[in-house]
Amino acid sequence: MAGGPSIRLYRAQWSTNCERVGLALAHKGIEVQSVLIDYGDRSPVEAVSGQGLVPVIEDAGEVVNDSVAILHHLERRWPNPALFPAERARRGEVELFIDWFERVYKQAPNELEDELEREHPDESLVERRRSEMRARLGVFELLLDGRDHLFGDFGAADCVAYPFLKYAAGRDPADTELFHLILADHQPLGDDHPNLAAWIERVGERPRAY
Ligand SMILES: N[C@@H](CCC(=O)N[C@@H](CS)C(=O)NCC(=O)O)C(=O)O
Repeated sequence: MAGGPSIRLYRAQWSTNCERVGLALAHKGIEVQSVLIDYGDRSPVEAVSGQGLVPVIEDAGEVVNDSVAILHHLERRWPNPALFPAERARRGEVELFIDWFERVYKQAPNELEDELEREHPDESLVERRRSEMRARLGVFELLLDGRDHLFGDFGAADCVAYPFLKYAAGRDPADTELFHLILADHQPLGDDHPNLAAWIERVGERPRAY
C-alpha cells in the first residue's frame, strides 16, 4: 500500500511463526521493512525486543513479539480488512482454535523433536506422537468441509495453522530444520484429505509481506 502504514519485521528464513505474520500483513496491505536475522546472530532482535525469538515487529516505536500477539496487535491497529470475525461468538471460536493450536496441535511435533534429538529415542512415545499427528489431519479436513478457509473467510486461524500444515504437501529441499522434517514426515496427506489439500494450495498462493 503506497504511502500506507509501514512497520519493521524481524524474521528468519523458513520460520513458521514469521510466515504467520507475513500472511497477516499482506492480507491487511501493510508495507514492511524486513530484517532477516540468522539464528547464529540474534543481536538485532535481542537489541530491539530483549529476547531472541522471531517474529518481532516494531510499529511506531511499539515492539511486539510472539506471532499470535502480533496478529492481535495488527487487528487493533488496522481493523480492516479483518483477521478475526466481527461477530463475538464466532471470534470466540477462532480464539479457542488458536489456543488449541498453540497448546495441543504443536505439542506432538515439539515432543517428537525433543525425543528424536535423544541418543536413544523412546520408540513407543515416537509412535504415539506420530499417530496423533496423522489423526489430527482429519480435524482440519472436517473444519474445511464446505468452506474455503478455516472458520469461513481467510483470517487469523488460517495464518496460524497454514505454515505448519503446509508441510503435509511437501517441503523445500533447502529447508532442513528438524522440526520441519517432522512436520513433513508425519502429516501424510492422503486421498481422504481433499479439503485440506485444496486449502494448502489456496493459502499457499496468497502473498506474504516480507
Ligand atoms: N510463541 C512464539 C514462538 C517464536 C519462535 O519459537 N520462533 C522461532 C522461529 S519459528 C525461533 O525464533 N526459533 C529460534 C530458536 O528457537 O532458537 C511465536 O509464536 O512467535
